[in-house]
Amino acid sequence: MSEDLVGAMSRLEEEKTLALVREKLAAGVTPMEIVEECRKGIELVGAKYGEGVFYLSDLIMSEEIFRRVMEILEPLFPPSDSPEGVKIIMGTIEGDIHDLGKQIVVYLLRSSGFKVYDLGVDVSPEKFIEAIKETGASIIGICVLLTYCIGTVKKVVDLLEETGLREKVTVVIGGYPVNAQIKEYTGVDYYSNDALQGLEIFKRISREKGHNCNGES
Ligand code: B12
Repeated sequence: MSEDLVGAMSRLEEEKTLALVREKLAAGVTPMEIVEECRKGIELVGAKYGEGVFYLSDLIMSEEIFRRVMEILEPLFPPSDSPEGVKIIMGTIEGDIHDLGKQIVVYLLRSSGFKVYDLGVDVSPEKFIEAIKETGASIIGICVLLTYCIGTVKKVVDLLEETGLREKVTVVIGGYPVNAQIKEYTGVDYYSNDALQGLEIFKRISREKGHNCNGES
């Protein structure tokens, strides 16, 4: 991992960040390694915001730079032509609008042959359940970054129990704060704060549900 890209991102140096991304791609660095460096950089922005050194406007700036990085990288995650792929419902939990990480997971899943129904951000527990009923999917991926929204993730699991769907549906959570304790508290099945590891989890779930591992039914 190079300090230059992490540092440029963390200092909100837009042009330098984009130039380094292009340079690294040309040098053969993988898109996911580049994403990981930018993620580390933006995490430092978050830390400076937490310390009161950076302001909300800086968080917004970091979003803008990250989006521009993803504009360069997105074509490298081509969606696979698999309309019959294993279905996954994805969304950021109600109250939370962070979605940069979720988008990366969605790109990875789609390019691995999964059929992703992306419900967007600020998604209520009821909407997740409706989507399960409408699409017949049996896997939910939830993104959560705000700690005060973790209780709402638990509501998704509670609602699955109440509607008799819990046995059938596997729930995976992801995002910067998730850990084993949050998994236990919310009652979800899996957690990951790494997109590639998340992809492996979704593949494993698909295999357990009797589908082949590249996301096809
Ligand atoms: C960028 C950013 C924003 C942007 C979001 C833009 C967007 N469209 O996403 C904006 C400016 C809008 C924003 C707003 C706010 N933010 Co903000 N934000 C961040 C920041 C700096 C980076 C988040 C990010 O995108 N990281 C990069 C991505 C790639 O990483 P990631 O999300 O972790 O995703 C990776 C993995 O987790 C995984 N993954 C992600 N989702 C999923 C899902 C599944 C299913 C799986 C398997 C894996 C997975 O894959 C990704 C790639 O590996 C974080 C700092 C941090 N440490 O995270 C603060 C942070 C999350 N924000 C914070 C806060 C407080 C806010 C605000 C409340 C600020 C305010 N006063 O208004 C608002 C809340 C708005 C809302 N209602 O949601 C706090 C949260 C603190 C807390 N304990 O809850 C943080 C931690 C900053 C801090 N240190 O204080 N923010």
